[in-house]
Amino acid sequence: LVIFSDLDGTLLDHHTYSYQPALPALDEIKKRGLALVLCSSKTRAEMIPLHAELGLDAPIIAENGGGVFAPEGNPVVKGEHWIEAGGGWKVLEIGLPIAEVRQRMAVFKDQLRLQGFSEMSDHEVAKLTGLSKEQAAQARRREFNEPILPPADQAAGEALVRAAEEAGLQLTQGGRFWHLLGGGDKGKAVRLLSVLYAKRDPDLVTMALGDAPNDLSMFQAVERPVLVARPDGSHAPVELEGLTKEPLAGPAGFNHAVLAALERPL
Ligand code: 2M8
Ligand code: MG
Ligand code: MG
Repeated sequence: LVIFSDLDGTLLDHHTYSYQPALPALDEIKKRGLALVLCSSKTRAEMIPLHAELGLDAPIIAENGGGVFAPEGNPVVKGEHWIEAGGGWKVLEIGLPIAEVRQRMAVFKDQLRLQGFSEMSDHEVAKLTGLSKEQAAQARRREFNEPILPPADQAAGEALVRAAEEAGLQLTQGGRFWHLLGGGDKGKAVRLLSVLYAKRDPDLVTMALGDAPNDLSMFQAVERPVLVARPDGSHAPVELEGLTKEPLAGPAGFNHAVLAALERPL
């Protein structure tokens, strides 16, 4: 079993960013030697410290699938597509570099009054998200994907969808922000890693946990998709055949769904 998990609103609490309620499941994953692949809108600057804190050795999917990072020496790292990323990590770049994404955005940004992380200070991002100023600085260190404030109404949203399409950019929605990126999504990155894992274990079963519309492509890429509840107990508008709607929210939902999956034979 390989488990792909979103962070914000899934393994991490939407408000406090704590994974504490998921500790029993995290212990069980470690005990069984299963791979847990973090798959998030977050940057590598945010994810690598968490990866270390959780004692993981699996690759990570950063910035909505813009890039897959893996520790050097991890068995998935093979071939010339993996390039040096520094700090003992390799990267497989799926999306366009953030400079190109921002250049394409520049064409429609002012007209649509978009506000992205590049125009915000660390302080503003911290205020909007509840992250500390240091964490907000890490969140602003983008390499592939630009988070923007959600459009004010449906018409503005539709205009943004059209503009992104014309610019050849993908648009996806996270828990708080919308995200623009140049190619790639969580699903593409999950499929890619699943193929690499399946080379070593053809009977591999894949599971994914998420909380938001930007998790749909990841859900479509696995055998066991789980949508955890939002803090108010409702579920994000995500529909897919075979999707389990976990009644508990965030990390408590992660804990419950993973432990339940491990109890059943694979
Ligand atoms: C952004 O991502 C979340 C994920 O769902 C969102 O869109 O609400 C990202 O920019 C990430 O880097 C940041 O840590 C997070 C903070 O809430 O917001
Ligand atoms: Mg999320
Ligand atoms: Mg996310």
